[in-house]
Amino acid sequence: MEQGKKVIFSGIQPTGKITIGNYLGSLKNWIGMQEEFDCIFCVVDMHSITVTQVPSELRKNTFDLLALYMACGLSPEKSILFVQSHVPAHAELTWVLNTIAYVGEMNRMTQFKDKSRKHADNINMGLMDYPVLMASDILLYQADLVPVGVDQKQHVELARNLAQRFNSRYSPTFVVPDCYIPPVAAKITSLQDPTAKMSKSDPNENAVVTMFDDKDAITRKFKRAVTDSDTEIRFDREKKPGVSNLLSIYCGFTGVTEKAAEEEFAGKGYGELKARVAESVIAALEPIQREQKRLAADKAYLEAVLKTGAEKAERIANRTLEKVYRKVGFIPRAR
Ligand code: AQP
Repeated sequence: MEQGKKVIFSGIQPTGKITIGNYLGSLKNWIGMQEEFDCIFCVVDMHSITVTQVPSELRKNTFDLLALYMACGLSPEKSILFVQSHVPAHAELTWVLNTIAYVGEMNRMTQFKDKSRKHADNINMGLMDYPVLMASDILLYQADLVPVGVDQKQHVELARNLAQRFNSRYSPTFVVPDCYIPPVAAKITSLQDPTAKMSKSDPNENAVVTMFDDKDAITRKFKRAVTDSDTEIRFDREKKPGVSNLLSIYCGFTGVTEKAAEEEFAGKGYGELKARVAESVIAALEPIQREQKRLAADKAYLEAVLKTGAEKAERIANRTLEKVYRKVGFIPRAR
C-alpha cells in the first residue's frame, strides 16, 4: 500500500454464474482503478451462505469467480485479490460493529426485505446481518471508495453510518467511505421483467445473461427480451424500461454514450436493436471467457494468488482490528 493513495474495496458473492449486471455495475469499473488507487478486491464467500448454497458448488464458484476477476483484467500484481473467509478479521469486526448497529436500521434494509420475501423459509440472522459484515469488509481496509451497483448504495451508507458512530463513540478509527456508482449501467434489469434488477440467483434463465453464456444463448436471450408496445428506440426508464435497459447494456459494452446510441438506433426496429446488443455482448465476452477457462484450469496458480492475497489483506485488516479492540477496552493478548 502506497502512502497518500486512495484505497478502493469491493467484492462479489460467488452465489452462481456472474451476470452482465454484476460485470457492468461493478467488476468492469474496477479494472481501470488499479492504476490510480490501492485496490483490494474480494470474493465474498461469507456473504453467500446467508442463502442456502450447495458446498461443492460454492467451492467451484469461488475459484471460477477469482478466475473471472483476472480474466477481466484484475491483476494480482497490482491489486490484492483474496477470499473473505481466509481473513478471520471480517467476522471478528462484524461482532464489534453488531453492538453499535440497531435492529431497527437493519430491519429497514431493502435487500433484507427482498431476500426475506424470496427466501421466506430461511430468514436467518446472517441475512439480516449481511450489511454489517459488508461494513466490516470495507472499514477493515480503511477504504475511501467503494465501487458498486446502485442496489448496494444503501449498504455503503450503513457502513458510513457505522464508521461515524464508532468514531464519535470512541475516537477517530475508521475512514468514512464514499460510494462510487458508475455513470452508465449502474442498474441492469431483468430481460423478462425490466422493472426488476438482473440477479444471478433469478431462477428464470431467460431473464439473465451470464458471463459464461455462449453465443447462441446470448442471441436467444436478447431475442426474447421484453420491450414495449411502441416502436421508438430511446432512453426513458419510466415509460420504456425494456428498451432503456437494452440501450444501457449496449452503452456499457461498447463505451458509446447514451446520446450517440439513441442517434445510432433512430428509426431502426427492436429486432435490429436486440441483434446489435447481442453482438456487442458476444464480442466483449468471448476473449474474457477464453481467458477465464484457461485460468480456472490452473488451480495451483489460483491457490497461490489467494495465499498471497490473504497474507497481504490480513496484515492490513489485523492492524485495524487491533485498534478497534483497544478502543473498545479489550486487553491485548500477551505475545
Ligand atoms: N443488475 C445489476 N446491475 C448493476 N450492478 C449490479 N450488481 C448486482 N446486480 C447488478 C452489482 O454487482 C456487485 C456484486 O453483487 P453481489 O454478488 O455482491 O450481490 P448482489 O448485489 O445481491 O448481486 P446479485 O446478482 O443480485 O446476486 P444474488 O442473486 O446472489 O443476490 C455489487 O456491486 C452490485 O451492486
